[in-house]
Amino acid sequence: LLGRPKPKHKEWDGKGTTPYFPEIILGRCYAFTEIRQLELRHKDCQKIRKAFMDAFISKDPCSSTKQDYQPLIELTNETVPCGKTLFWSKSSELAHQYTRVRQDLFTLEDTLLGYIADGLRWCGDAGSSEINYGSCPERGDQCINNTMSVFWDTASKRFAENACGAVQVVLNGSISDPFDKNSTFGRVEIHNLRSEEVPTLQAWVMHDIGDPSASCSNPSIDDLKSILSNRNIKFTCQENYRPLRLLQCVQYPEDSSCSIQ
Ligand code: C8R
Repeated sequence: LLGRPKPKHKEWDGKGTTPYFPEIILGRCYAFTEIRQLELRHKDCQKIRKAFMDAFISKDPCSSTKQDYQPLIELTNETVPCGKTLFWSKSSELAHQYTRVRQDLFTLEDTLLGYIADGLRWCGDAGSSEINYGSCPERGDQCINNTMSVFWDTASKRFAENACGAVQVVLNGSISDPFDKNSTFGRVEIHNLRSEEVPTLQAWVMHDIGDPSASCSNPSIDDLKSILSNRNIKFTCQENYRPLRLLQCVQYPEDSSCSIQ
């Protein structure tokens, strides 16, 4: 073993860091703060990029911690108005299509921190100060605390902690468990809502067009209901909430569920 050159980067099962990661972070930060949300113009995007890089550079990508992301979390603080927080689980596309139209509502990706990281991959290496563009670890690598999952857990926790007023969640009614205890929503977000601040959680359970099954009666929804009742948060459930259904109907205008009944 002595004398054999160490491989430059470990080979992981997942795809590597998104090309131009540092440039994308910086560009998205400026796009968000200088164009989309001018109230955040005072944010220092160079500092934000550095805090993001420092969270994972020269570190083992399987031993990422919440503390690694703390400086980034603090630099990107932002308030969402009460009653305007939208969560989602296995329904990313529909939820984000909705907030595009309903500009007063916010998913995590409609805030600076979620916006800069959405859809990207990133990791480093304990033995080098380089970004690993070759591969990054995933859960399949026996790597639960990887750079990306710890980031989303940390960001989601802060997002939920800061919510106030009634909150909404878009759930996918076309999968066997619309509420999944192991998802970020089920594992992190509902447990970090502050019951003094959040009186109600409204679930919108959405089916794919053409899927007739019923969902507010799904057993997994009972789990959600009981977690919330233990936390003193009122729960309501609505199937195929009309405004969201109408967005789905853009693709299937001829479906019977899309015409006025
Ligand atoms: N949230 C979690 N994960 C996020 C995310 C986000 O905002 N944005 C992205 N791109 N991701 P899922 P879930 C990535 O299983 O687990 C917050 C991460 O790689 O459909 O319930 C958000 O506030 C992550 O592994 O949903 C939302 O309310 C998958 O997408 C929940 O958590 C998670 O996709 C959604 O997380």
